[in-house]
Amino acid sequence: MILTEKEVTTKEVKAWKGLHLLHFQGSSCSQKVRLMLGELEQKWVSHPINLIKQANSTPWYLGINPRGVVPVLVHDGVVHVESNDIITYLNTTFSKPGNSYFFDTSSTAAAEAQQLLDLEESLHMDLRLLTIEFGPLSLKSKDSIDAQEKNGNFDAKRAHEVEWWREKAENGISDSETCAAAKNFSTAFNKLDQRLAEQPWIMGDKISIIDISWFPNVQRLINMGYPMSRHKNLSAYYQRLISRPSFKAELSQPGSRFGKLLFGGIRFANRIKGKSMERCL
Ligand SMILES: N[C@@H](CCC(=O)N[C@@H](CS)C(=O)NCC(=O)O)C(=O)O
Repeated sequence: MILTEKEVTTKEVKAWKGLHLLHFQGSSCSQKVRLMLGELEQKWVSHPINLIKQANSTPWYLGINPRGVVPVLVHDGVVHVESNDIITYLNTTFSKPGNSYFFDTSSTAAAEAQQLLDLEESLHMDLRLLTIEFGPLSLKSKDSIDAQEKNGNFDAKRAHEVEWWREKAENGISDSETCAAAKNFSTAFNKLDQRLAEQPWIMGDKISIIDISWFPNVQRLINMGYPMSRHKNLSAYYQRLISRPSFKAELSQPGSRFGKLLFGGIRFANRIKGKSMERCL
């Protein structure tokens, strides 16, 4: 999705040439785009946006993406948002003939693939909620929510995000919400697992953007102690993905290695406390 001229008030980005990614190492949506750029062997300029320091709520950043979330891709001065749209755009723009990461758009599989991208997108809040409960993400402070709301121009999507964070800061996360989120992933993973019983990649014989879109979810859930052994085909598929050069490169970044250690420590602590997703399934 391309933002309009009016939405982008931080004018300097319009002069940026080539591919620029505004992203955060620990963000699942940013990871999709880094993986896609790696698969396509594209060079890109990195602009880290530290979500821990709320760098996504500064007037400068909100002038690039008024939604206040990462990732943002700036390609030759044009601002693209929404990770699934960005990877679709990158594939259309940069994949070589015969090496497309998309399914055959003329086939009936196209609608099915779009549904799988939509399903992935629809689980984003569940992923966020589980990362607060089983990972290193924290609820936001009042000051940080106020900055997210007040800085920059009004944006309906950001207002929705602010409402979500405020509600959670006030009421906390209930056990039933946590279990519903874990169950939603379990249902989606069963669906992927069934497809992978017949074929090596979600859409068939070739890796596609659908695999790239789903990967950060599978990885995050594994990191948070989700019992992935319930989905044998998905587990084997995960191993196939992480043995690809672009995935290896992404996972060997210092930030990714640190993230793995951090999740490992939290998983261990949760095990001692008897806190698990398994009880919900
Ligand atoms: N649908 C959006 C979701 C973007 C999103 O929520 N990004 C998260 C990181 S994965 C974020 O920037 N969160 C910052 C915050 O909530 O303050 C996409 O796929 O790009």
